[in-house]
Parts: sequence; C-alpha cells; structure tokens
Amino acid sequence: MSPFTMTRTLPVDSTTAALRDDVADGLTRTPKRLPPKWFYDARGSELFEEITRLPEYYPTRAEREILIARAAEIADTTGARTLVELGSGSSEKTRHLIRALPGLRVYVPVDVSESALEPAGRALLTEHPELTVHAMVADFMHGLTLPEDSPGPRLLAFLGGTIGNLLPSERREFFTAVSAMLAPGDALLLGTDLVKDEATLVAAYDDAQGVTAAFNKNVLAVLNRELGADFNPADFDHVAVWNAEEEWMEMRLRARKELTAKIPAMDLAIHFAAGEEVRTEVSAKFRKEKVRAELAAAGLESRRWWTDAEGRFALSLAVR
Ligand code: AVJ
Repeated sequence: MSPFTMTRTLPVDSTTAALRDDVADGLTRTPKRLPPKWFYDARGSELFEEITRLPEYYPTRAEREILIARAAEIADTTGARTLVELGSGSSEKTRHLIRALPGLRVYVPVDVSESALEPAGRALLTEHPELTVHAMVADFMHGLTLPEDSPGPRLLAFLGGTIGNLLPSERREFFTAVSAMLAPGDALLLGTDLVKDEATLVAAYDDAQGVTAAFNKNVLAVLNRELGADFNPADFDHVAVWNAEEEWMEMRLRARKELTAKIPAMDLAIHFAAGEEVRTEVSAKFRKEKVRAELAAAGLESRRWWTDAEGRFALSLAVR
C-alpha cells in the first residue's frame, strides 16, 4: 500500500453551503457574529503564518518551546504508534514530536484544507520514509472516523490554542467526540493559551504592523468571493478586546459608517448602523483547573501540564 493516502469525508461543495448557513444565521442576528473558520482561505492562511512570526504574537513561539523541551517526555508517556493531528495545517510544530516518537508508525494529519495537507504530508514522508501518512480532509467537529490502519497507542494532538476558538458548548462537544474517538490508553495532547495581563493579550491580537487587522478583514474578501457580497473592507475597523467575564479575546469588525452590504447569492442585504460590530472570533484563554475539569468531564484524565518558561501557554497531556 502507498505510504501516502488522502481520504475526504468533507463533501467538496460543503464549504459554500456551510458558509451560507453561517452567514444566514450570524449576520441576521443581533449582535452579529461569524465563526472564525472562514478566515482561512489561501490568503488568510498566509496572513496567519505571518501573524505567528510577529513580535506581539507569542503563542506559537511559546508552544514550540514547550514541544521541544517536552517531546521526549511525551514520547515516553504515550509510546504512541499513531499520531493524529487535528487542524494540522503546515505540520511545522509536529516535526519536533515526530522526531521524538521512536515507535511512531502512522501519522494522520486532519485538516479542512486539502491544499495544506498534500505538500505537508509529502514533505514529512521525505524526512520519515518509515511512516505511513493517512491525510484526512475532514471537519473534526463533524463525524471524524480514524483510518482502520491506526495502531494504538494513539496520540491525538490539537495544538496552537485553536480549542480557544470554540464556544464553551462546542468545547464540551469536541472533548466528548475526541474521547469517543480514543481507546483506553490513548492520549490527547492539547495546546491552550493562558489567562494573562490584558495589555499582552490585546497586543497579540492588534499588532503594530496591522497584520491581524488584515487577517480579520480577510473574512470580508472571502464573503465577497464565495457569495458575491459587496463588502468594502475599508469601511470596517479591526477591533480586539479582552472579555474579562468570559476570559476570552474577541476580534470584531466595526462599521465606520452606516452601510448595507448586498449578498446576491443569498438574496440578502445586511444593514450596519455606524459603529455596529460583527464578532469574528473568540479566542479563549485558560487556567489549569478549568482545562483539567473540562477534560475530566469528557472522561479524559490529565496526566501532565507543561508551560513555557514565562508561563504564557500550556500543553496538557491527558489519557482516556
Ligand atoms: C490559530 C486560532 C490559535 O486564536 O490566537 C491569531 C488565530 N486570531 N490572531 C488564535 C488568531 C488572531 C489563533 N488560532
């Protein structure tokens, strides 16, 4: 069998349908909101890569620091023969993990973007010809089944702090789904950004160069291209605020004037009052006890908690 296979459980045309649903629901309610997954077209993914290199955006560097320091411990604790990575993207950080896992046989990168999976999977095979790569084009929130060839013990990695993009109810669903996917003895490696001072958080989501502003406004370009909408990104300001009650960062787009955007593909006109905002992302920040409790509620027992030297970001290792 080929060491590289690609399975798609996400229908090719599901993207526009899901986008329409999210727009129909999110832009017709008050206050307006859109799910953050729509940032990541080719341009948005590029902008996010740029964000990870910004001086203000610490999570990527902090998580890499932990992964490098703890890769051997993760390998010892899990003895993983299969590594499943959700939202694998370019698989850059995973390389540290893969190098440290001597018993690893199968790597299963899962992403909604086929264009990210193909080159990343092939590049990994060049470095690790002993691996079998089963790439999966799937939405991990909806019916992800692991490939038959995924020998235990399995390690499922969800890195980057992307768990923070889910609302609390979605998080519960996610942990339950993950737990159901794992067999006893399998493990979850989870990256979570941590609660810290407001100034550091706001700077990370409102950088001086305006890369995050461009990333945020890119969702309007996605709506224009995919649905024929007529948003002018220049009509909106990028807003990043710390919600202290919910302990999450919010990104919003604020209309600079009263305007109506037309979405002909949906026979829809969206009115914005001057100053009206649409929430485009929540990025939750965590504390140790909350992570532990949420994992436990899904039947996942926390075994390790590691942070970077500055205590900004954490990796949790939990077993089923
Ligand atoms: C990729 C979801 C972890 O929430 O920090 C970066 C996305 N948003 N800057 C995050 C993001 C604004 C990022 N995640």
